[in-house]
Amino acid sequence: MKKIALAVAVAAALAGCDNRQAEDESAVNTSAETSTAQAGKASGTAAENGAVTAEDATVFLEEAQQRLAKMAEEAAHAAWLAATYINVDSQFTEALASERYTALAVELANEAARFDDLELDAETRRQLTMLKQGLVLPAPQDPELTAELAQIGSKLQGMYGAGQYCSGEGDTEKCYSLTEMGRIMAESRDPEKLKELWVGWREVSPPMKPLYERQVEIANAGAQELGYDNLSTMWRSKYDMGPDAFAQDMDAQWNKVKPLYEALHCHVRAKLNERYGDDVVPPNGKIPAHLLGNMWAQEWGNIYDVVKDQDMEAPYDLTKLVVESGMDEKEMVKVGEKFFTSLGFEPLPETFWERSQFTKPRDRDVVCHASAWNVDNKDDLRIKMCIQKTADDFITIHHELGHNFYQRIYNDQPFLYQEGANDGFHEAVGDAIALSITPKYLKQIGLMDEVPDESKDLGFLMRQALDKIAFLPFGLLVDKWRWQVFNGEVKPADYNKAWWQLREDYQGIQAPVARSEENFDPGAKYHIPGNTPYARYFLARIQQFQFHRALCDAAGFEGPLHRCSIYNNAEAGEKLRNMLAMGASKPWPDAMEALTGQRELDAAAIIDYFKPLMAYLEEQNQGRQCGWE
Ligand code: X8Z
Ligand code: ZN
Repeated sequence: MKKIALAVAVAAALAGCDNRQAEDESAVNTSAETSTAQAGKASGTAAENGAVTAEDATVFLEEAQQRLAKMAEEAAHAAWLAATYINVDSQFTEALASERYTALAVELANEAARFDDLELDAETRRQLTMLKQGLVLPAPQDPELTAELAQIGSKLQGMYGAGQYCSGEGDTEKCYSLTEMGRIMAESRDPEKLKELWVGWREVSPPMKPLYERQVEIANAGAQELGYDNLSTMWRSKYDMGPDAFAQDMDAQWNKVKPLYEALHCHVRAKLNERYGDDVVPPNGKIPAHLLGNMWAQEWGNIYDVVKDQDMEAPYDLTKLVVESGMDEKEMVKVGEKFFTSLGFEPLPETFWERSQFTKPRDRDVVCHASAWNVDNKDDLRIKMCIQKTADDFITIHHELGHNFYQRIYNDQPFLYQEGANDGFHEAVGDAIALSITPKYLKQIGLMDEVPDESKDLGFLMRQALDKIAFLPFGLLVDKWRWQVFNGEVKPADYNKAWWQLREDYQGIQAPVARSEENFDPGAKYHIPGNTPYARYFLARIQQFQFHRALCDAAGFEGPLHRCSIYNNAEAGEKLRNMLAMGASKPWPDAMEALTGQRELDAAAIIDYFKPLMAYLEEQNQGRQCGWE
């Protein structure tokens, strides 16, 4: 999450991942697109009447950014409190701050329309567009609805954060936090236990459904007031291209990586079938969602032990290395910071260490979902995690620090440009760095004694693919579901059905028990109650491999990409820092070009990275019937 934002629509949005990013990414619309977006606006603007000038626009933007920055800081403090201390008062305070922020952002977005028909330089036009697209959840210009929207957001976030699952009664009652359940989902191989927790956690979300429905209704009305057809169009209008072109680009990238996913799915299903038998894992159907090592079956790296061949020993077990090193949670973060400073980034400020939440407090409810914050639009940077000494969290630390170092390095940009080049960029930075966590790097920093020989590479790639490739369809479908919900294609009576339709079609997985509209399974995934857009994570999976390839080139690395680490490399560091410092000041293809020389998304980077694994999977899958109906 990052700085609170321009876009902070509701308190809940404030506490999401990289929130501000979520919110005010914007597009330089072509004039055709601008007029579509503005369809429905009253005709006869002030500009036509000759009432406003380009200078008015500049003055307006200057003032608007000052007001937003101030309000964003207030809202960020309140959101931090509500995320790290869930109670009725923090939620009240957060909702109020969020309401005020949304009201201001909506007021300014509407005011920006005054300049719609004025001829302006590209810079001013870009900022006005960004201003209009800032909010994740826009409210209509109605104080009661604005307040209601903010309160719903706060409540949903609190319900998710305070969620737990309890089983047994009286003395034998045992309550699990989501963090604890996540650990068991990763480590247990007992299908009954896994199923119990899978079902149990999903008790958190049915009460969210009426709130979510209402939230969609209000935010859709807000988007329409701003001239969009609905919130789906608004969310998809933030990528320097038209909303439909964006959806098509996502599908096009997915189609390129799909053969890799299908090959992995086929192999993993065969291994799970061997392990659990036909009764638990049908040899040809969809994979039951509780067996993949993750509460949402979104990343599968935790079942590496089930998937690997006897002769495919992992080069190392990162969880074990972290535990055996004796590092505590804060020291894990220090290791992450050191990677960034080795690339020439300034060390994190002292306040980062004082104000961050590294571990789960014992005495209160908090939102444990990892996030990175920029509270004052300057250098009050923080992460909020409930760190476990695991490989997953070691990687997530790098992910979150990627947000923080990005926020820090563009803090001289005008407020509206204090964003990622697009929201996928923000998610990709830390992940790209984490691709440099290779065995050689782990030896360099003393976490590992010997670098395994190259015969172990396949094991390393398999472990990576279980996280990176398995995630792709999930990354795509979460917002496919939301887009359909926002545009009315999916009605509340079909929320859960539509969710499972996508899960089955794209991921080839299925719920381990029957689901109905009594359930609201999307709500059991943080980003739905947290209102963090999700397409960004799909983009980031593609982009991070482009970044990694470009940084390895800059470092002069020769050899297979999975063996490259840019740790300590000044050239790669400079290249990365220069791109990040642009913030959102230019359309994202410019930033992409500055780093990679390419102006487009290019799935070839991720496909190349996994080429040796793909060859292995194809061989393994020979004679197997792959796919699912
Ligand atoms: O939410 C996150 C980050 C914070 S921005 C921890 N991620 C997505 C998720 O957990 O669902 C990172 C990967 C995808
Ligand atoms: Zn993130």
